Amino acid sequence: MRKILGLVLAFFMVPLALFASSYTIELGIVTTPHSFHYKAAEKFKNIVEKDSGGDIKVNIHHSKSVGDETSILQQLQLNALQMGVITAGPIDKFVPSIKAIEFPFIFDSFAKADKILDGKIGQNILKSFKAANLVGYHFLENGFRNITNSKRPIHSASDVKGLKIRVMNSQLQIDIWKDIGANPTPMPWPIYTQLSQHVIDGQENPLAVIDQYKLYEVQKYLTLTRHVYSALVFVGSKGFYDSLPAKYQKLLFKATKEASIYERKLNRSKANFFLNDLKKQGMIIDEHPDLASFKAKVKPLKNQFKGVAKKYLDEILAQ
Ligand code: EAX
Repeated sequence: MRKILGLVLAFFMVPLALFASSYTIELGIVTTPHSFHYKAAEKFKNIVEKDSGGDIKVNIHHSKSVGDETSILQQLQLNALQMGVITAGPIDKFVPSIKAIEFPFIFDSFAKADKILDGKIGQNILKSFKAANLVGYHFLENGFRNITNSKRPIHSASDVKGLKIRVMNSQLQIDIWKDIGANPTPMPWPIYTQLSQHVIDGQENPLAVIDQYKLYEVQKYLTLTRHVYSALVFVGSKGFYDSLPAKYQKLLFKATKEASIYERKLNRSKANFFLNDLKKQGMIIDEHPDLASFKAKVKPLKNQFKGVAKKYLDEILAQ
């Protein structure tokens, strides 16, 4: 009897074993399934699971369920997580050279950003992730950042004076808003509650994020500063990457590239939609702020740059 039972079990186990994945990728993001960060992660998951014939499984952990972006990066370094879609801001603590593409007002179009991020400078920045025990697979897009606040209209830099502005966990972002005249407070995403309780007066993010997180409910004023082109990065654990066979290492680069190009297109196709929706939701929007006043305030920040970050920033500014 026991022999028959063993044979029956073996018969069913074999097919199940065929479906067991050899590798599992735990992927972390801080935003919700409505976000473009999530759409990119989902696209990546579909490509990897299909092209590996199910041999690689991807689990997406969204809405900060596995920690904020700094914590996700730390977990990636330990191979406790294997992938993340992370905003460039908080990465500068791990990969200092990325500050070069986070400098204010260096990109005035998506085309200029793509040229740098997908060109020599961007590729060299991604390669330098390895020194932090990470893998920089591909840049994708958060978008041009704009300032919102609940206190008053902002037209010129002087209007920012004294406002408590939440910034990402990045010394550069703190310095930018200090130089503009704000009182910058670094805080991990999301921040709706802190805005609703007036712990902070304002924040800065792309229109998609402002709209998707309904910040129009707690922020009256929006100014289209487009002061920083905010990249996202498909970041991986180097320990996990090194454990993969070459064919799957190639697949991760292929899948992150395709997912990044898909997400940039999706994000850009919705730009007008979000601006129109924010108008409909009643935000008071300054579409033509005095950008020269903001640029004058942040220009001296260049002198803080050293080493490779300075080299890349000089090259970008020379283009
Ligand atoms: O969408 O923390 C931030 O402000 C980042 O822009 C993040 O991607 C939220």
